[in-house]
Amino acid sequence: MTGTDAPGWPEDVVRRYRDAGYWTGETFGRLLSDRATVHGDRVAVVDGERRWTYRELDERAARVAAGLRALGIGHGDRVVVQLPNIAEFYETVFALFRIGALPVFALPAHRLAEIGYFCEFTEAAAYVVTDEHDGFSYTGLAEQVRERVPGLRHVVVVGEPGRFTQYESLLAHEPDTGPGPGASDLAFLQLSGGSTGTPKLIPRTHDDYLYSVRESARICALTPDSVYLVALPAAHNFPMSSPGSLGVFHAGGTVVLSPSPAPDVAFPLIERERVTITALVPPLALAWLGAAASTSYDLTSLSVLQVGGAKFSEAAARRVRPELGVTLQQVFGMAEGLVNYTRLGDPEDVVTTTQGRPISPDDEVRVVDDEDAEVSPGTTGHLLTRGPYTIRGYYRAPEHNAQAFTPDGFYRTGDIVRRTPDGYLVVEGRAKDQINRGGEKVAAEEVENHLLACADVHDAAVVSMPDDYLGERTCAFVVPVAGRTPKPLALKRFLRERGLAAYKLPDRIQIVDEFPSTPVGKVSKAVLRRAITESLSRKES
Ligand code: J2J
Repeated sequence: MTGTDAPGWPEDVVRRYRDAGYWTGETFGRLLSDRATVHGDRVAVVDGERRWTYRELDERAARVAAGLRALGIGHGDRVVVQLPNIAEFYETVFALFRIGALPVFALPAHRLAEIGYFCEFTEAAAYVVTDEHDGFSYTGLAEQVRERVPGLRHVVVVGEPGRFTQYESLLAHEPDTGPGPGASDLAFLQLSGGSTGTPKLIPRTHDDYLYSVRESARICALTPDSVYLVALPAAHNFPMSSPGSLGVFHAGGTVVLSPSPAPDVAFPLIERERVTITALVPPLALAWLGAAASTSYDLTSLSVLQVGGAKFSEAAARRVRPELGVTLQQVFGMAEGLVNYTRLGDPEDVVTTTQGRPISPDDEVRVVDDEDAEVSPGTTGHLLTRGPYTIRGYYRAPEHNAQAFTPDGFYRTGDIVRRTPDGYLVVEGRAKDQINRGGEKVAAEEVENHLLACADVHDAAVVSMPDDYLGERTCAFVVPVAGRTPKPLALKRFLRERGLAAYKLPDRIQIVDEFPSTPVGKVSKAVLRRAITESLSRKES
C-alpha cells in the first residue's frame, strides 16, 4: 500500500471503500487520457491567448513525462512544483501523475525557508519553477535552494533556464508510453495549513483523491459545458479539488487560469470565457461584491460562487445572491481530506448560515469535548473525522501523527464546530495554534521558531488579531534578550532574510517584558490575544 512513509487505511477499510464503489482503481493519468479520447477537441485549459484541447494537454503531458523519465525521474520520486497560474502547471502535474512521481505542491509565495525545507525533507529529485513571476526571480531562489540542498538533482525552468534544465526541452520527447502508477499509490504531497514548527505534508492516493474529486464534480453539477475560473493559486487544495480544476477535467469542462484574483483581472476573463463557476476566499468575495456594483463587465454567465478557506460571515453571505446574481456555495474543506459543501438547491438560510455537510455518506464526523467524549447534539466541540478520502497520517511524521490522529484513525482537525440537526457544520472557532489570514494559514510555532533564531529575541508568541478585511492577522509578541531593544521593522527584515514567505511575516510585532502565563506555567496566548484585541478596539473608538 502506501508504506511506512505514509500510514494508509487498514485492509478491511480499504475493502469496504472499494466495495462501496468509492475507490475505483482509476488514476489521474488515465483520467486525462480517457477524457482526451472522449472530449479530444474540447478546450481543457485557457491561459491568456493559449487554449489547449484535451488532446493537446494529454499529449503534452505525455511528452513532458518522457522528458522527466529521461532525466531519471520515476515512480515514487518527489518533485517540488512551484508554478504560478499558468498552463504548464497542469502539464507538469499530469506528467508527474503519469509516471507515478509525486508533485509536492508549493505555493508561488514560498521562499527559501519553505522550498529548502520541502526539497530537503522529501529528498526531492527535482524542483520545477518559472523563471520569473510577479517581479520575483525563481531561478535566483533555485540557486539558493541548490546550495542548501545539494541532493536536489534537477531544477527545471519554464522560460529562461540560465544554467538549469529548460522545461521546453522536455516537450521534444516522444510521448511516454511507460507503465503508470497503481491507484492505491500516492499521487502527490499537499501542504497542510499546519500548526507545528515545521510544515507537514499530506500524502494523498489516486484512489482517495479521485473519489473526492468525482463526488465534488457531481455535487457542483459540473458538465462538459462548465467553465471554471482558477482565481486562487492553482496548487491550493480548494481550487484543485473542490471541485476545482481536477473536478472540471473529470467532467470534460474548461479550466480558465487567472493570473490574479483581483476583480480588474478576473472580471474581463469571466466575460470573455463565459465562466460559470469559481472559488474564492472570504476577503476576495468581499472585494468582488464591492467591485460588481459598478462593473461594466458582463458577469451573467457566472452561476456558482464558492467561498471557503476561512469563515464567511452571514452578513456577507446574504449579499451574494442579490448583488452578484449567483448561487453561493460555502465550502469548508481541508487538504487532509474532509470537504463540506452547502448543496446548490439548499434553502438560502442553510447556504448563508452553515459551512455545508460532508461529501460522503461514509465521512464519519465526531464533535467532542476536551476529553474526546461526544458532546450533546448541537453543542460546540472539536471536530474529528475519518473517511474514504481523509488521510490516516502525515508524510514521515510518526510522532506528530500520534497526536494529530486518534488511536482509531480519526483526524483531529483542530476546528471547533457545531452540527445542525440536518448534519450541516457551522465553524465556530479553532483550537489549533494557527492564524487563518483570510484563508492563508500561518502556523504560530513556525514563525516563533524563526523569531527565536534572532540573537535579540529571548521568547516569542504569535497570535491572531481581528481584522475587518482578512478576518484575522498575525501579531507577534516578543520578549527581548536582556539589554537588547530589537525594533519591529528590523525583526521583520530578519524574518524576510531567513526566506520566510511574505504572508507569514507578522502584521504587527509588540515588544513586551514578559508573557502572561496559564496556571500550569505555559504562555497564555488567550491573554495575549485579548490584550491585542482590546488595544486595537481602544484605538478604533
Ligand atoms: C471556516 N474555516 C474554514 C470555512 C476551511 C476546500 C475549501 C477550503 C480548503 C482549505 C480546502 C473553511 N470556514 N468555510 O482544502 O478543499 C479552515 C479550517 C480548516 C482549514 C483547512 C478545500 N474552510 N477552513 O482551506 O488545508 O480551519 O484547506 O481546517 O488550506 O481551513 O485549510 P486548508
